[in-house]
Amino acid sequence: MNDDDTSSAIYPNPILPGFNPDPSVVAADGAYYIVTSTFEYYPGLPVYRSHDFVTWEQVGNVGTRLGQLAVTEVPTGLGVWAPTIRYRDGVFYVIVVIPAGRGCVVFTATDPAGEWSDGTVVEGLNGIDPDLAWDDEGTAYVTYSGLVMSGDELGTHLGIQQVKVDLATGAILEEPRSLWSGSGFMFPEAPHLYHRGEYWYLMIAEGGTERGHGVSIARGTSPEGPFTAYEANPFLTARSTIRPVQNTGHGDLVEGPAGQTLIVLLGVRPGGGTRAFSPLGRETFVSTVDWIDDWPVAQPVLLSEQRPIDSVRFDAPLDDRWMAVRRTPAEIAAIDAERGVLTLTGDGSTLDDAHPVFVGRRQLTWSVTSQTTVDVSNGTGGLGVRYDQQAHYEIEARTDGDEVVVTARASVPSFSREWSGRLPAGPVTLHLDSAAPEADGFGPDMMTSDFVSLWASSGVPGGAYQELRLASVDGRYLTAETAASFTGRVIGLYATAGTVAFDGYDATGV
Ligand code: 6LW
Repeated sequence: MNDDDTSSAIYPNPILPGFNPDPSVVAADGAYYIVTSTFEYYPGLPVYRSHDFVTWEQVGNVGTRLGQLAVTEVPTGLGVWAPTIRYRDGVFYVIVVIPAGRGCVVFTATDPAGEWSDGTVVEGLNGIDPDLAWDDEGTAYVTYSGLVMSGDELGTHLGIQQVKVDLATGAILEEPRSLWSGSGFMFPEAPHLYHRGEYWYLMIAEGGTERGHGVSIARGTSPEGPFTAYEANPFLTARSTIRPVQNTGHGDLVEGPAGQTLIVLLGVRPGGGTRAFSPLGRETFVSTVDWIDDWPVAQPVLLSEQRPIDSVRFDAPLDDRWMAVRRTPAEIAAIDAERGVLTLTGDGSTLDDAHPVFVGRRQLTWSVTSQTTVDVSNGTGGLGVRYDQQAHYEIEARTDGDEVVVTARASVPSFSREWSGRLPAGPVTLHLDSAAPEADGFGPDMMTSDFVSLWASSGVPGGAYQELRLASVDGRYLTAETAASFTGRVIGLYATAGTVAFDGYDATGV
């Protein structure tokens, strides 16, 4: 199939833009549900719903309470990794491994919007990317990637493993068994087991979550194997192609609205002259699969981006899309509905710290203009874009006599730089915009993904309006390829000292 084919572009792609890696999908009750990974953020494991695969709405989160995930002290890079969502007999299940948190946990809910259960730990499962499947007798199989995450064997990869589990207690009922583990590419992971027709299929990702990523499959007549590999493996990969969506892998299959099999999977959109940097991190895409001789034939993952506007007024409780770092948004954010502002009270921590006073939302589009208007008469705070605590750019304000001091800051591993200027006292609007570089032929700017502009304004256009353009920072240091974590960009509001009032938050895709 050539890359110009548009058959899978019937769905907007990415279907879940921005920081939404490791998707898993299930169809139930006439709807589709997807969950994705969230690492150190609360709430964790967003639940997205669609009836047509075109419009997706976040209906809730699995991990809304601290104890469900236990990621309050999790190191950068760990926390809530890849989940699987399944449905059986009226109950939704999400199984996930939380390295440095609770380990392997199974959550249940009758309504995927929540509330979800406290979770049952599958004791002793040492691996990642658990899948959940049942045979006809109702035996529950957990199939997982045997990447050892703790103990003396840390980092050893045992291939794809499987155990029978008692879901009521979390007890593992047997010694882990090794299953087919791919074609020999690195990091066999993200296994999913499906019963389709006369076969059980074991689908996995292999090649690593970077450019070598791909999806491979094998089949057999029992959920325990043995499995016979498909000769066209990896049957879906973008490796070494010029396709706009790269790193495609970590997929999950579902029957789509038109009866066709769909594969929901992660991918990135690298930019720059050598297509090297992906500012939005790993996002969720969809493509179509045809079955030929009972083997899957996948279409390439096509890009058909939308440009959502994310505009929030603070006259109601924060919605499910707000996230905070290793703490819940409710712990730090207060809504003053009468004034229509959100207030954050700083505690001396900054975005360099493990527990910043920061609430944010996923950056949804590559090019974005974002802004908030702040009252800093009683505190210091601002607007920042965060990949993790080592990699973030921000613009903040504080009052100094009859002026407002505005500071832009870029922090990347080992380095930090600041720019400062002044505006008249009063409310200031802080701006953080991201855009691909202006064309400069073969100049140095062409190599990067984007520039992040940090600037401020006071007054209103036409009145005593003033702009303070402080910095335009190369965005490549906040990308999937350069950051220490598996996350994506989150743009948010923060305070470092005193109480700061934020009047709205707007992020417009351009
Ligand atoms: C995820 C695994 C992966 O569990 O990254 O390398 C992990 N690939 O499938 C975190 O997203």
